[in-house]
Amino acid sequence: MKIQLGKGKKIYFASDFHLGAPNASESLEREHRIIRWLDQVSNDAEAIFLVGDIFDFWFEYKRAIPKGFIRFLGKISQLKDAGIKIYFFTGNHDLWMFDYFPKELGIPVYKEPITLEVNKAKFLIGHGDGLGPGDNFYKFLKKIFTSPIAQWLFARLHPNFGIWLATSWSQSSRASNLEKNEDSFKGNDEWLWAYSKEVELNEHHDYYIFGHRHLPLDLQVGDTARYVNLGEWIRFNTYAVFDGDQLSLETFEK
Ligand SMILES: [Mn+2]
Repeated sequence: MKIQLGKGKKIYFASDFHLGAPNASESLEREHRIIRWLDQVSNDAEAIFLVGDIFDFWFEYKRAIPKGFIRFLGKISQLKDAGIKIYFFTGNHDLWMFDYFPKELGIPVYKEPITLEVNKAKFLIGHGDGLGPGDNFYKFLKKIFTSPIAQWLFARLHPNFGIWLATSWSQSSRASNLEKNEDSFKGNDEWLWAYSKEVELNEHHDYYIFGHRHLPLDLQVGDTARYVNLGEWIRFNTYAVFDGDQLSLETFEK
């Protein structure tokens, strides 16, 4: 993908809103905050990349979508209709996004990392789940979750039951991740950093942008590249912005 940035225009990146979690009232407060952020960035945004786990759970049935998030859906439709480019990525919590966003909102949904060229800068952008070494159990689960047969079978469950089942699963997996103390910087064990370094050996990118880690990070990859993790919006409210020259990791309503 190529974007030519006009003067004064910017590109924004955010991920891991986890809308729906941990409960309706906290999610609603976060949804309002995200909308304030979208309103603010819409002043100079050429494009907005929403890089996965935007919903804590999402499953599209052929003729139905989950209840909720209506303000958020309305806001991104409004910005899209006003001419701002919006790109969605699936994460490990919302990988069951199919044709609703492209058809209803005109917003493309990417399931794999993409390469983006902006003016002279080259980006690799993705949610980050299932990349790099290790995490074999998740990689195995992802094969099942993305299998068309498994998806077809899941869609046969009544939504009241299916959505309850999936939301309980999603909450327990988030709780167990918190227990594993994923909160602190793990140095050379930061596997998305390792993944970026490995890719960089074969193909240069100026910026590696990922979510998934839930920890805002801005790390050097070799001498001329950076790995930026977008953090999340439950505690950090972090996002990245590129002005055509500089990339920075910022905090909204610090
Ligand atoms: Mn996440």
